[in-house]
Amino acid sequence: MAYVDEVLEQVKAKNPDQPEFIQAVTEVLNSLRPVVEANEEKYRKLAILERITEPDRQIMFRVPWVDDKGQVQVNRGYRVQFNNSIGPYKGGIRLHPSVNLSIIKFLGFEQVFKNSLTTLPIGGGKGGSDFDPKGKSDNEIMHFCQSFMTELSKYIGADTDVPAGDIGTGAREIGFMFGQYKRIRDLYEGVLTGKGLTYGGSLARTEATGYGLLYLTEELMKCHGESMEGKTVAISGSGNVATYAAQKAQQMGAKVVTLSDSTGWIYDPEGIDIDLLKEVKEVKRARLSEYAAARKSAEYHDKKDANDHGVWNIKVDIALPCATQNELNLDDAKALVANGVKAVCEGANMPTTIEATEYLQANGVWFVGGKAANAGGVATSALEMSQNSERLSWSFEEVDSKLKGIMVGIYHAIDDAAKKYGMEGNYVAGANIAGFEKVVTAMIAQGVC
Ligand code: NDP
Ligand code: 2IT
Repeated sequence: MAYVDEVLEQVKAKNPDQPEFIQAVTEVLNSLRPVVEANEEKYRKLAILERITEPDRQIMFRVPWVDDKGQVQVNRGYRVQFNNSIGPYKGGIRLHPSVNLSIIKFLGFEQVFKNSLTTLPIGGGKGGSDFDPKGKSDNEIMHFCQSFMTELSKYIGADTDVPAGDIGTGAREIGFMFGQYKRIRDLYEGVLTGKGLTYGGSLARTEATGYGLLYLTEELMKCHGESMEGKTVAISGSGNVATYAAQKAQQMGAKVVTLSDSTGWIYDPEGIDIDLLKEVKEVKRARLSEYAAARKSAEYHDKKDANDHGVWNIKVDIALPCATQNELNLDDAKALVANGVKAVCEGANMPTTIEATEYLQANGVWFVGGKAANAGGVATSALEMSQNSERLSWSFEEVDSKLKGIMVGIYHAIDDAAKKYGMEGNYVAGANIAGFEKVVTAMIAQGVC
C-alpha cells in the first residue's frame, strides 16, 4: 500500500470520532502524493507523515465561571499544540458552541502549513472552547476569559505558544485574556496577538485577514489577465474576515453583493454599505437582519432551507467564503459554476467540502484554499510579534505593505509549487506542497522529536 494510504488509514482508525480532522488530513495527504512518492523510502523510515499528523500535545481543561445570575457555568477549554518545527506554536482561539477536539485539531493541522506559507517563523496550533459568546454581558465574557486564561497561561508564552483571535474571539476577548496572563505570570510580553493598539497590538491586524484575502485574489486575477475592477463578489459571514474582505474588495473597484450570518443572509445589489455593516456588527453586535432593515436596497433571507443555496445562488464573478467550515457544499458549487463564477478564494478555514472543491477545479474555477488565501491574518500576527520583540510599533502603511508583499508572494509560491509537480492551476496542491516542504526540511534537520 502506498505510504500516504497507509497513514490515512491509521489516522482514520486512531481518530474515528473526528470527521473534520480526518477531512483536513485527507485533503492534505492526497495532494502531497507526488512529493511523498518522490521521497517515499526516506519519509517512511523517518515516519514523517505519522509525526506530522499527530499533535505535539493536546490540552483539555475545565473552564468554570460565574454568570450574572450567580450561577456557576462550566465549559471545556482546548489548546492543541500541533507542530513547532519552524517557530513557536501560533494560531487562534475559537469560542463557539460547536467547538470540539476534532474542530480544534483540524484547525491546528491546517495552521502548520498556513504558517509555513507566510515565510515567517511560526509553528502551528489552535485553541478554543465550546463557550457561546452570543447574548453574554461584557462581565460574563470577562469572567469566562479570565478563567480560560488561568489554566491556559500554564502552557503558553511569547516564545512558546502565541494564541490570537478566531470565531468569537476579537479585541475584547484578547484584552481580557492578556490582562489575566499578565496578572498570573507577571510578564508583560507578546503572548497574544490581535491586542489593542494601546498595549502592543499592531496596526492593520484587525483588517489583515480580509485585506490579505483580497491582495491574493487580486494577484490571482491579474495573473489570469483580469482585474478586480467591476467584478461582482459574493461573501459569506459578516464577522472580522468578511467585513474587511468586503471593504478591500470595494476599495479595489469590485461590488460585494452578499453577506451572511448563522441566522440568515442578505443580497444587496447596490453593494454593501461598509459603515452600516460595521455599525450593526462591530458596535451593536446585532444580527444582519438589522442591516437589511436599515438599508432599502438590501433583501434579507432567513436561514436557508434545503433548496436555497444562500449567498452561493447569486450570480457573481468571485466567491469568498468567510464564515466557517463546510459552508460551501457540492450543490452550492454547482450553483456557482452554473452562474459562471471565475474564482473562489477561502477567507474561512476549510469552508469548501472536498467534493465541492473538486467540482470547482474540474469546471475550470480558479480555487485557492484557506491555508494560502487567509494567511494574511496570522502573517500580520507574526509581524505583531516582531514589533513586540523590538518594542516598537510600525505604521499602518508599513504593516499593510508587508502584508501585501507576503500575500502576493504566497500566490506565486503556490503557483510555482503546483507547476513544479505538473499540476498547474491546482492551488490546493501547490499550497499543501509549498507549506509541507519547509516544515519537513526543519523536522528532518531537528532529528526525531
Ligand atoms: P467572527 O466571529 O468575527 O465571524 C464569524 C462569522 O461567521 C459570523 O458572521 C458568524 O455568524 C458566521 N458563523 C460562524 N459560525 C457559523 C456557523 N456554524 N454557521 C453559520 N455561520 C457561522 O470570526 P472570523 O471572521 O474571525 O472568522 C471567520 C472564519 O475565518 C473562520 O473560519 C476562521 O477560522 C477564519 N479565519 C479567521 C482569521 C482571523 O484573523 N480572525 C484568520 C484566518 C482565518 P454568527 O455571528 O451568526 O455566528
Ligand atoms: O485561522 C487563523 O489563521 C487565525 N485565526 C489567525 C491566527 C493568528 O495567530 O493570528
